[in-house]
Amino acid sequence: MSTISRRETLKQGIRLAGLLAMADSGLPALAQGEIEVPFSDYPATFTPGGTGQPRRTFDIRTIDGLTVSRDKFFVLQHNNQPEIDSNTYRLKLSGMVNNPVSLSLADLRKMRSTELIAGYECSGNSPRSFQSLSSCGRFTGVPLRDVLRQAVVGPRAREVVFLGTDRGDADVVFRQQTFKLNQQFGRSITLENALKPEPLLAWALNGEPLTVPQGAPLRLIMPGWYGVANVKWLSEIHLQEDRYVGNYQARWYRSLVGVGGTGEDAAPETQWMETEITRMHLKSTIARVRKMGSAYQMLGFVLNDGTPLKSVEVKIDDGPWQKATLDPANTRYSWKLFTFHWTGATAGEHTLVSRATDAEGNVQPTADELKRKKTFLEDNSQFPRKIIIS
Ligand SMILES: Nc1nc2c(c(=O)[nH]1)N[C@H]1C(S)=C(S)[C@@H](COP(=O)(O)O)O[C@H]1N2
Ligand SMILES: [Mo]
Repeated sequence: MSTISRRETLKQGIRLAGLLAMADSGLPALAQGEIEVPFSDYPATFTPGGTGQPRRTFDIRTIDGLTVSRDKFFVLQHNNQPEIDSNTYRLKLSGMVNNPVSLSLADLRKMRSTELIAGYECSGNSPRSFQSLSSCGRFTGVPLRDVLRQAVVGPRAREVVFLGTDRGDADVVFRQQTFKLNQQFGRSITLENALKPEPLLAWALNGEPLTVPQGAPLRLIMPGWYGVANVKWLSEIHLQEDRYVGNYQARWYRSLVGVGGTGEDAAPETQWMETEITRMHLKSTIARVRKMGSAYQMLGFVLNDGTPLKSVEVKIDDGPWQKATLDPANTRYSWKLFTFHWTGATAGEHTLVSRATDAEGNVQPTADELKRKKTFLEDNSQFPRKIIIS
């Protein structure tokens, strides 16, 4: 059964027994006879949130369909959330373009628009935050490449830089010098990636205009990439020949991993790979467990770069890996929902974990297998969860 029809079932459940709605915990209403099974490793008072700039986490136990509603979708950024007047808004195309256009929202809306379901996570999302920096939504906008065509990209351009309206103070270090600068948020992709059919300049989420925190009036959506690529409050697209090495491209967002040798950091054979944060690494996680009669139903999701999946499996305690069922409503760039039906559970504490494998043979690593990564971004490790059955 798809989660969409499942949601309908849930709605009927609410109508029949409104009291079952768990308003206090914020968890979605349960179908009649369904019981939420709490994770015993999940603090009862966990209020996902964070310090610093306003952010909103998404409690993945509350997934109720393929898309997360606009008012629940996670929100994160480094600086302010600028309010932009959509009537005077202009998207500037600059640099190596033969037709340096400046487009209003009306100009963009006149072009051929398209819709795309994209799931993404912040590259800092991990078990520490119970994977709450992830969501999936249906975005509406124009293909980036159509806008680039209008601007007529010059023959030498190779890099496409996206600048947000938001600004922040940053220490920019050059050798022994530290410059205190106020900078725009910026990210880049290669022209080759920009000309693919998927990247979208989006103004709507689930059919409604983006809210200010979501990057209104216009943002980039890079399907299959980590959240940081999805530049919000987009003000300018700049084409250049050289690599862009801005703070959020080359320094704040990167992975440092030791490869080869004996596994020791200091071994002379160890190679240090320092890479940019681009496409999402294959991850699955169990989001919640519900009891129905004597059976337990797990629901989880997979995020990746859009490579087709070979399998999602679930392991209970030291048992074998068993195939989970992927939801037929999943799309290439959505998060991929899966369920696992567990019968014959015994009393006591149990450890549940999921693992995804894609068609190219990538297998989701264990936390142990990621040990040689020094930096915490791109933590796609398997996430063991605990429940107690009484
Ligand atoms: N302009 C701008 N865009 C930005 C950011 C930012 O700080 N400024 N943060 C990025 C990061 S780190 C993430 S994870 C995503 C979060 O997108 P969301 O708020 O829609 O969930 O926005 C990205 N886009
Ligand atoms: Mo992020």
